[in-house]
Amino acid sequence: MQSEADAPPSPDELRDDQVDGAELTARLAKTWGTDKGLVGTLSTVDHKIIGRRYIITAILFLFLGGLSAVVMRMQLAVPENRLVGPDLYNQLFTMHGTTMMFLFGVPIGEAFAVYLVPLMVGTRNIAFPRLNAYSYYVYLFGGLMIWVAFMLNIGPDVGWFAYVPLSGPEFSPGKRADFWAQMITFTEVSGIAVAISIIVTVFKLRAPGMTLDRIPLFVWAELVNSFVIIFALPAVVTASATLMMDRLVGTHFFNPAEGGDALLYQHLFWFFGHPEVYIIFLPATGWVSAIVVTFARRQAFGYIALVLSLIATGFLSFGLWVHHMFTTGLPQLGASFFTASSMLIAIPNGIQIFCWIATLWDGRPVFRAPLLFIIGFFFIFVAGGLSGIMLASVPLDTQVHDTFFVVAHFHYVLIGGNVFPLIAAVYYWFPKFTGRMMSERLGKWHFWLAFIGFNVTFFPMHITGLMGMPRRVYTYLPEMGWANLNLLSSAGAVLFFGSFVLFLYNIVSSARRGPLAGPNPWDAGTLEWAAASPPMPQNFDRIPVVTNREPLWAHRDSLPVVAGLSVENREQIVSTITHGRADLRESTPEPSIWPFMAAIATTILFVGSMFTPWALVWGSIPLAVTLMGWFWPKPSMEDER
Ligand code: HEM
Ligand SMILES: [Cu+2]
Repeated sequence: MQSEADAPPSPDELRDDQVDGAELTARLAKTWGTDKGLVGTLSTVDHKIIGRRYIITAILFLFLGGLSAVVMRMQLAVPENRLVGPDLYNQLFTMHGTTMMFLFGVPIGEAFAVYLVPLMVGTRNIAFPRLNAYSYYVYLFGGLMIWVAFMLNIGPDVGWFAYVPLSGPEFSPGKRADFWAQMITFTEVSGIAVAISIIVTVFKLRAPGMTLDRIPLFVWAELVNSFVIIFALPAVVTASATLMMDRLVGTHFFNPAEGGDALLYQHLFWFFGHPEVYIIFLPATGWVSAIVVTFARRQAFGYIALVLSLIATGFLSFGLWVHHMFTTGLPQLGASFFTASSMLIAIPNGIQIFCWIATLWDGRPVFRAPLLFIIGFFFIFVAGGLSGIMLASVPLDTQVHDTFFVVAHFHYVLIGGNVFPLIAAVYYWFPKFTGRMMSERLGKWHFWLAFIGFNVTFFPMHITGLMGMPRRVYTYLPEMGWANLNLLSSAGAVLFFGSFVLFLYNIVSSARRGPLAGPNPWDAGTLEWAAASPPMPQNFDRIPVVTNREPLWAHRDSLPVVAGLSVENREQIVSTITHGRADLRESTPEPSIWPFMAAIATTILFVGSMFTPWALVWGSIPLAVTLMGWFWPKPSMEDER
């Protein structure tokens, strides 16, 4: 098939219709490859290498967050325990919540997008690859900063939402709350930058023929998610930046004595904070859709309904934030509105669940490890949704606000809605990432251990919560009658954490010794399975042409492809937004050390500005230098000709 690209190929440049087979593969791999050695490693702009680092880093933060949770559960196992004192306990739940939400929850969804979206839309790299590299380093440095602070006993202790006045200058002197606030800035910058790369990749780099209704559901989920990120995160940047200004330079945004407003902080935070839970959930719906379709062996039931539900969820998620503030003394009418909107969002979520069940029902499901975790997700997430509907009613919420009932609820939705699908996604895409299969036998053991461990940990918390046990207390008296259920929760936490150790063992041992996978071990239909496992640096030797939603099911023998791209230059096809028609050819950036340098300069600026506002002035100089290096114009091939 002929390329529709309009620039006339230059005669002296080798194009992919002039070479074939192994030679084409090797030459493209050279053009798109990453240099060895430290500088090469730090300069890479390959979305797969960065995506893999992103995924591994986010999962390591999941472990750190989990570890801090296990210490909390050990402390709560028996009444009047003296394992950790109140100060350390405050830091533990803050580090746990903050790590889980900002260093695991948001990044893990974007990390999978960085790796998979370019492959799934049939292109060779993510849009703005250097920005993407920069984002990863900024995220890494922000996460390291807060954990180093915790190790040095200057970690935050104000909870994952750092309410004022507790986190303000009066009640939190010292640097603890600043570390929390500045870590937010790091993750915001990187989160938004990645979201932009993903949106542009989906809009402009799709393979020819991938019209809007042929975009894989996973890609739709990541697209909607990226928009939610772009609209939600600025609210929390505003919250954390103004908090730091109140603390550092004596502004009074949140100080009622000087005309500020403490509730303003809660509004800003939750205007981000509620969409945040969808930022954690939406990518998971993408994992679920991909896995359900593959293992049901049929196209998704209700593709259009699923896409529309995703978009509806994205919109509605911005209209619910006040349900986190029911006990702040809202006007009655306001509270009723947010009760109604909170219940409303159950509708698109319900539609998605029904579409997935219908797909499985009508398909020929194959119960391998990924599908087991998806079924676990159905049970746990729906249970969390039900307690969510309960909490949306103001009288009930007023009773159980800040009790362990709420802790139970949000772990059912977060772990059910994100961690179970994530585990499924790892089992599912591991062969693509590494070229090897994970052990199915360990996977089944892992599933039952995780499913039982999870429920034994978190189900009893509903009851302790209803019995009145508040969250964020480091211990309790034996007379309260909470001891047995807490011991049960703690035992469950050990089981649950054990399931992750088994998971890690499975990952490490399968990466070394697992059976070879081949390109498409699950017989899946989307384009990432057309690439080698693990994919070559160029992803595809020739860019596929998409005629169907599951191209690999429609063209079992050979995919139609376009030819005409350069073999010696990093050229990609840029396509039109709605029809995915090839529009032009464009070269994409080469590897560069400057994004890494810029991330270091950003880190110096951000960390410095926790101590003095002058860091913003002086810190911008090295940052400007690195940006100049980054954007320094290089004579492009076109100019040279
Ligand atoms: C090993 C698994 C986990 C265990 C045993 C666990 C346990 C706990 C416990 C006991 C608390 C309440 C502490 C207190 O209020 O006194 C808590 C809080 C929290 N957890 Fe988890 N958790 C786990 C995993 C997760 C995951 C995967 C997420 C998110 C994706 C998460 C998000 C949170 C948040 C946001 C808080 C609130 C922190 C705060 O009060 O500031 N947890 N967790
Ligand atoms: Cu909410």
